[in-house]
Amino acid sequence: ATARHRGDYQAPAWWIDTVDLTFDLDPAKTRVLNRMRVRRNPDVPAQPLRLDGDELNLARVMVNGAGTSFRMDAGQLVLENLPQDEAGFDLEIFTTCAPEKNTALMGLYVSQGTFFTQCEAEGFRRITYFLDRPDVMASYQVLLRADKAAYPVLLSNGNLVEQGDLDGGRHFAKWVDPHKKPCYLFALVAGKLVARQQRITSRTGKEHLLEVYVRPGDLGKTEHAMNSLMASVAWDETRFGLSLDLERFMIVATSDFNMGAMENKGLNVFNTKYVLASQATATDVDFSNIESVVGHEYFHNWTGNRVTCRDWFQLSLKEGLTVFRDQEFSMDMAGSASARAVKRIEDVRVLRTVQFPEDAGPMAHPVRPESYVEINNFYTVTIYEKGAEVVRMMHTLVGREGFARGMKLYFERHDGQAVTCDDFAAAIADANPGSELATRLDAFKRWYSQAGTPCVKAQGEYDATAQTYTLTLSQSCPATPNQPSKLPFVIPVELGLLAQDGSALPLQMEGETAPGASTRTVVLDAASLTLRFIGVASAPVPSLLRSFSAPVRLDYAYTDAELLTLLAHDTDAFNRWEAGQRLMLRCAINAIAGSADASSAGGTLDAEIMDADLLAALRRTLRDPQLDAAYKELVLSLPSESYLAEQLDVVDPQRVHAVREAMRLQLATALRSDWEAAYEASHDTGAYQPDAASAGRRALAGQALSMLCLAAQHTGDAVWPGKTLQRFKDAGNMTDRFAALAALVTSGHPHAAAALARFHALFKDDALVIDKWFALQAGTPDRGGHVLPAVQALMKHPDFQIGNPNRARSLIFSYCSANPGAFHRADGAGYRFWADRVLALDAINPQVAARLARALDRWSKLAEPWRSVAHTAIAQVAGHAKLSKDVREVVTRALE
Ligand code: BAL
Ligand code: ZN
Repeated sequence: ATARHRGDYQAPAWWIDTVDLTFDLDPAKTRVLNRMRVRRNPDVPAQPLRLDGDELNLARVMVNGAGTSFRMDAGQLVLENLPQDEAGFDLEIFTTCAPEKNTALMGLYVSQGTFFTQCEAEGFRRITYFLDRPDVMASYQVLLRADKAAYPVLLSNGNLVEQGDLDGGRHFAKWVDPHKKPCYLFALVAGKLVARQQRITSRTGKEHLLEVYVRPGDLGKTEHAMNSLMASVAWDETRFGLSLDLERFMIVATSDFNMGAMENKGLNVFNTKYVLASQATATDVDFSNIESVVGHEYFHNWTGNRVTCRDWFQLSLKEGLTVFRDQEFSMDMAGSASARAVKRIEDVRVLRTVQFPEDAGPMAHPVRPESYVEINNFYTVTIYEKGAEVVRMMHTLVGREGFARGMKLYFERHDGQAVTCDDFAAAIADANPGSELATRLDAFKRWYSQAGTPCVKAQGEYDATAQTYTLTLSQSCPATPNQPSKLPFVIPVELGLLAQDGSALPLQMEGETAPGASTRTVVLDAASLTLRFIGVASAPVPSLLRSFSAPVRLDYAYTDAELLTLLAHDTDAFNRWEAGQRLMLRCAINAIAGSADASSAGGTLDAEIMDADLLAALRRTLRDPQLDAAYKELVLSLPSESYLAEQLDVVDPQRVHAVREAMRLQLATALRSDWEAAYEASHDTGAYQPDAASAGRRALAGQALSMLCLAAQHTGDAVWPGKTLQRFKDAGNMTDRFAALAALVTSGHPHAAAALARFHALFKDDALVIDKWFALQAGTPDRGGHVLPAVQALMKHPDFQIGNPNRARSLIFSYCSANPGAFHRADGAGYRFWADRVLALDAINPQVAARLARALDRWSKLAEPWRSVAHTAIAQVAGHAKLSKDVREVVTRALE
């Protein structure tokens, strides 16, 4: 498979202005008649028309109503000697495809008797021959015909203009999309569905129909999705002045979906996981994810659909920006400053535990990649989450109002166009002349072109005589594939200084006449920057990179005392949390490097890893009546095994696991009475509401139960496991029920088996809950290697279906990608399991297989024997004769 390069972009030689599609839907053989109006692009030299196609049976090609000659070349349908005039010509292509055989879930497929499509990035070519690239935007009309009894609901993009019955029990629906769109935003759905409907009037006074389509029986679980959609519509109007541009906006849920959801124009297709919720079946995290994903897809209507990407190298143009928008939406919905901080911490935790490793591994790529073999491999945390951080830094540099001005200019300039990341950055900068962004735009854009996580090193020097504090910030960035050296990034660093007693110091820099606010943002845009603060009465504690103002690693040699001061007093909630994380991380790393005995076979380690001062500080946090429960839960959560591993040059995954487990136990036993108090104070949240404050209390209660069960395992106490089992049985909502179940399972309590069986029996008909059941067992802390045999047994469970992505993720990914202590077995059995599953999945669904293939990205950091065994497993996959280009690209890069 050959790589595509960003620099090779050429405008299309032909335009497709209109598309008239007729589908005769049949699972075994669907007929697709595609009538297009095509014309030459006069701006580029004449070339043959090359249409993309994949897995299609071609029956007929006609130009202006007459048969024509064509040839096939590398899967493309090539037409020569076409009319070159401005008016263009009619091109008619008739193909068939077999949706029921489509297990890759790209293009047109069948899920539980319903037809769905997924076209991003390059799935439309599996429906018909087309110029399958996002810069070709056309007007679509779609005629759907199908058996009426089997497929009573027929949907496509835009407005329903006609429907009626046909002979032979069939019926039809005709849809016209009033907006031009790239083909990746095309969608159709046909099946037995029911809809929750809601009419709304937007700020412009226009009426809209919102609909959420699900299978009959699921209608009772659509209220939250509909509420989230209404909130999204209102938020985009208020925050960005962007209104819904459609009479009708539909969401349809399917159980078989590769991604979370898809923003097809007016017809979003969603994974059921991000639509269906009831208090009995969905956790608070599910409720919050639904709000965020519904928002994300809705916000794409402007950032992605009205203005789309010129080519797939620009993917972050729409994804980074839309993630930024959904993060802001969630924060605004959460309400309080503390709830906003909680959301920020959660987002940063994802970035640091998933994106930082990606940026340091074989798949590292810039936010705007230079090349790819398979674009599906580039729907990554770098494109999405780091891309969102890049947008957030622009927001920081121009301010909230300035950013809104920039967005307005972006739409004034580019509405209806397919553009680039450069166009976006230019609009934000041009709307803010003289801003910190505009004055260094070219350097700022290195965030788009350079991969790798920069490191900001900070050094402080206090001069007691002069009462000055000199802070030097310097930056570096490790080499990444094909990028051995980097130019300086533009890094906004929000900072403040605390006095030793923890009070915030007003900041006054040399040359300033009076002290100012106690927090400010400086811009590090060179190799180093020196700042001198004056009027500093005693040696301060610097609070750096507040709110995580840039996606960098911060290296500052804090003393434990300084970190304890920040943990107790910092006014910046993010850095307060971060101080606790740094203290825990430091203890963990010392223990990992130290000589305390830990069996490499996954045994336990009895050492006291956290010192008394840290435990006392954590106890104070847990007991602090001023702090929100959600925030306490985050402060009291240990850094993950993957995050710990990333801090090490060479990783013994069993030692990391043993140390972290020992820390968990220490936290559980040393703070036992505090956990009891926390549980008592937070476990009753009254009538279920998924709001941030009550969700926070449930999260803390769940954490407390988990700790109390762990402590009980150690002491032999039967009271808390008994209470936990009772809570599991009595719970009025899934959050409490699942937290209790997880507490029993993760502590390895004998009650766990019966509770798991009861849970399965209660929810056997609810696929999303059964996914949780699989995921919990596959993700539980390993005790003497018990998890892999359990996973292997679960693979044989009648509910396990490898072809369903949610189910595959719930069992296989939960083990391989989210349970390092169980996966990284010294005997290599985890890796062999991984290799076999990658190959099995690749034959079914390459996109899902390639995701799983990423589980061993960081193999070269592993200590022996893991390193060699992992290498062998990757080589085994790479050596397989029939690999998709998706998996081939991942394993090839891993071995380079
Ligand atoms: N565009 C793919 C799914 C999403 O990011 O919304
Ligand atoms: Zn998106």
